[in-house]
Amino acid sequence: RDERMAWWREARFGMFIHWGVYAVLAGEYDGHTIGRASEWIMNRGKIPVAEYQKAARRFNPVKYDPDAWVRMAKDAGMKYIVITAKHHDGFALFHTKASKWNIVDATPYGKDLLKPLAAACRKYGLKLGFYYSQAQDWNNPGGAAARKVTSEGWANPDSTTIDAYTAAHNGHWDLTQTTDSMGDYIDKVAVPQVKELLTNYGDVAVLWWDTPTGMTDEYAGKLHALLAMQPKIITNDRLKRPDFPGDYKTPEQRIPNLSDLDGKDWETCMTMNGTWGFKASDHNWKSTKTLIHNLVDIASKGGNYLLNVGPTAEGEIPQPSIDTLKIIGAWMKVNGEA
Ligand code: JFZ
Repeated sequence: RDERMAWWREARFGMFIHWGVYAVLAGEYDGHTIGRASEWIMNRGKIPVAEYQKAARRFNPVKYDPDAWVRMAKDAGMKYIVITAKHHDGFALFHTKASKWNIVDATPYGKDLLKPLAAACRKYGLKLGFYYSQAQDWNNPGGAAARKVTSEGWANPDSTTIDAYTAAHNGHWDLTQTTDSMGDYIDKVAVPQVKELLTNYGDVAVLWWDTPTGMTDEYAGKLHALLAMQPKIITNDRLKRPDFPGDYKTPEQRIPNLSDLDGKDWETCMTMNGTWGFKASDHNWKSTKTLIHNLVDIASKGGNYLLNVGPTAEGEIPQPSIDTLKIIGAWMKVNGEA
């Protein structure tokens, strides 16, 4: 395990990319700005599956330049990239045979977005990891949706803030989502898609699971077993708690105090403004000074910093993020150990 973790322990700094159909809506639905993180807009806005899927017809990232993205990360001093291969909306940024709800079959763009990113990472020597929402999936039948803890034991430790409407509807707001069981979803969608991700993109450095809503030991075991396809892969701690601790912990949007650290490896992921996915109305950017301060604080405590960008539906990283990464890069040239 120490051998597998070696590159990650030295990396210190990585780029998180939240990208998907939610970037088309950019935080707006039906004339309203929907609160909080834009990648949750389908859930928070109670957008019916059929309605949300129409937005994919406007997902056409013709300005996508993975070579430039990877250079941007590298110039900022980042050593790895983790991208949302599939977020909670179930949309795959890659070509998958397990569901039509993917970039090739559901959008005018029609090309796998992860293949050229993997190639660019190889070219510039950055590691590539995939975020995969293994449990929550609001489009593919049987996928989970966040729900509150109930007497039956449905626990969702990551998303306790889900609203009363969704909780009252057993985590769902649109009946078309429940035509399969979660077991069916795991077998028909999650397992085949993770297999594809671990087969078709060369070396995969990280599998970044998220929000284990409704996960059982059986489901988690099926997914965990697939990791053998990439012997050097490492994973975070969000597959299913507490039985699948993974290789490192993931405090979110916060930096632990020294006294809270227990010797385990950890990575803080953080947004540059107030949302992971692109949101047109969010101009609340953290200052470069704050971000550099965070990086130093995290590195000095032995952690990694996974700093997020949320590209637009056209395929552009927002200019404030580009500007900030440039300044961080200049600082790193002087102060980072390359
Ligand atoms: C999850 C996602 O729901 C969110 O959209 C984003 O992808 C983020 C990186 O991960 O949100 C979480 C997960 C965990 C916590 C909070 C939000 N947590 O542990 O406090």
